[in-house]
Amino acid sequence: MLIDKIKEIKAEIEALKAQSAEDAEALRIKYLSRKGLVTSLFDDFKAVPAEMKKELGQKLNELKNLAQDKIAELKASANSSSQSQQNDIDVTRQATNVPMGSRHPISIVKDEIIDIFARMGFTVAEGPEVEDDWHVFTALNFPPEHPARDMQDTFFINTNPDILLRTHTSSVQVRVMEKRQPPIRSVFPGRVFRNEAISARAHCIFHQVEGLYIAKDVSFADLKQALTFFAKEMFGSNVQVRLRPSYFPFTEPSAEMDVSCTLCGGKGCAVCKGSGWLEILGCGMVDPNVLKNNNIDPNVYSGFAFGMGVERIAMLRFGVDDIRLFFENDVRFLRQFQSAD
Ligand code: 2NL
Repeated sequence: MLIDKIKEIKAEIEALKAQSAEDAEALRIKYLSRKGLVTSLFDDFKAVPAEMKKELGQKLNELKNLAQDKIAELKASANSSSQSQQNDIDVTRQATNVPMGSRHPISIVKDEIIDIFARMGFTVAEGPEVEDDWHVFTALNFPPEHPARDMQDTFFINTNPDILLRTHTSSVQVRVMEKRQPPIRSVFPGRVFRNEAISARAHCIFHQVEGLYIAKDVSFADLKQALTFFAKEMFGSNVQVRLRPSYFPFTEPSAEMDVSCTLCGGKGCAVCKGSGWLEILGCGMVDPNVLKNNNIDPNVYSGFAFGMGVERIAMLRFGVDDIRLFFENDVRFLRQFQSAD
């Protein structure tokens, strides 16, 4: 009898249990799918005599609703119990310390140099490390027999005398000048390469920041003003500066800038070798030949240029006495540096 089947299945459904959402789904298929136990009772219902249809129809619908509610409830509680397993993670527990990295002292000082010149309106440009003879030497007024062109001093690629690793970032300045006319006011940071024996004071790879300002009526006074501002921003407003005459193929006149010794204040010590002064950069007025080589009219424009080694500035700033430390990347060394920002 249909009424007995309904009672029997109702009891079964009331007692159902499910461990997981998958179990609950299997029960839904067993009872409520197209061929499920509850669904198939509706086929039996068709044979019920008319006078019993009302009562049995009601009971059958109640059974179907009961099955749907029960199985939905089993699914919900299976899902929430798997969530509660995730909740067993103790979110209040102290996290393990992830050691923070620190910025490399060369990056810190390089960015400080760029920042000081940015405040005077200088932009930043970069260029290739593998260069040709024109951009590194010829355009910059190096005579054909200049020693820097020698295999002893410069790294050449595949013995091709035209392809080499740049020995200064002035090559980037040449690339900027060949693309645009003045005014040009930029700094040029980057790695440079020289075939030198490695020692406490020299390395075959180091970092440079060069600078170039070309416009109408740029004078040596402008050079002195800009580089004095730089030196005082980098080493403190108390430092004294001086310019000494020097020589570079690409500038005329040329000079080197010294600051009063940052260690002894100018009295004389081991770092400044008793002189009271430390050299920080080379500079000069751009040689008219360099302007001409780059299609800039020296009768209309003039400019100053400068170049400094980032390692040298960093050694003076941080009191590091061996340039090799910057390249060894021993974390005990690197951890000691903190940038200002
Ligand atoms: C130094 C000296 C210097 C320059 C670099 C330069 C670049 C152009 C034209 C003229 Cl495109 N000059 N650069 C000028 C003077 C000195 O560097 O001791 N560097 C570490």
